[in-house]
Amino acid sequence: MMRRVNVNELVILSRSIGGGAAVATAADQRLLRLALYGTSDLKANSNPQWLMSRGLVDRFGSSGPFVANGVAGTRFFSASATSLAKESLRPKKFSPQDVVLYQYEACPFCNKIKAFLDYYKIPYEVVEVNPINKKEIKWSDYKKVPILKVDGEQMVDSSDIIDKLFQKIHLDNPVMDGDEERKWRGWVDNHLVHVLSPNIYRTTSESLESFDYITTHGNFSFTERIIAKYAGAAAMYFVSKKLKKKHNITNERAALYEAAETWVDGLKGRQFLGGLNPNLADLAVFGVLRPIRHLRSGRDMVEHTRIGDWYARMESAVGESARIKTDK
Ligand SMILES: N[C@@H](CCC(=O)N[C@@H](CS)C(=O)NCC(=O)O)C(=O)O
Repeated sequence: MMRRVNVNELVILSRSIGGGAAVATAADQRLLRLALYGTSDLKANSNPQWLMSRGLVDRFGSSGPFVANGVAGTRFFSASATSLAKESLRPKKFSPQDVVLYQYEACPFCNKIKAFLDYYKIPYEVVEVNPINKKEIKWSDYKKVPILKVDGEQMVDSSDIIDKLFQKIHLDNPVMDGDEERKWRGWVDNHLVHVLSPNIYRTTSESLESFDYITTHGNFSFTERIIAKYAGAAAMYFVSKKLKKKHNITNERAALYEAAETWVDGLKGRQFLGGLNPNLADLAVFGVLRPIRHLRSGRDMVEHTRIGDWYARMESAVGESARIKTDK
């Protein structure tokens, strides 16, 4: 369930941005978070956020224009121990009844979880957390998202959550990721996610494009939608410049293309990093890229790098979303 944006807060937001001041105060950051359904947390030891609405994934995610490409000529490697074989996609022993993801729609860490749950066909509900008061997760001592509740058990931290779920699914063979897979999962959390915000809010028009999707698919009245779109786009345009600096990115598109090429090089000709089937690193990269795929930055990335074939294979392998659409 998405919260309604308070128009007054957005007006304040747009004023604070209108002055052209860099986002510096805690109040500014909180307002930006509000506008964006995600955080633009610039504090040390925190992760910058980029923002995307559920609508993008709904609209393009698993039913996008891709058709899985043929892989003729691809050099096949045998699947690694953690390659997620098709037969395990509907876990028989692990069939939780009640899976709830507390998230920000745009949070890349949350999107990793969704890619995993979608791939394994584990039905889940989503609770959109209010980034300002976080009232939906008041019950928890953990103050970040994602939080996953599995039949009442709380799980936190995206990588830990995925490890735990993986072990539950593969009870018979709970071999965790090898060095290569672990390395790439770390690369996603420590590098790839930081390249995204500067790209999707790179120019005012790209920022508007991002917010057009966000506000079109969010829970806004007509007036709120207009205000949120322009205030949010302006806000994130400025925030993204700050994030760019923080992560020493000089040319954001070059950084995105480089990341995509680095990933394709890492595949070493395999269909997936996991070999014939995706592994946890494939799912992590796919999860964080999925919401941007049909934005200008994602289109550019596919056009200017070799990542498109792998992405199409992932889209086909992950399939339809397992999300249950309710107002929980
Ligand atoms: N290492 C954590 C990072 C989670 C994280 O930083 N989440 C952000 C949202 S994407 C968050 O909740 N930040 C704190 C806040 O919004 O107050 C994970 O992988 O789950």
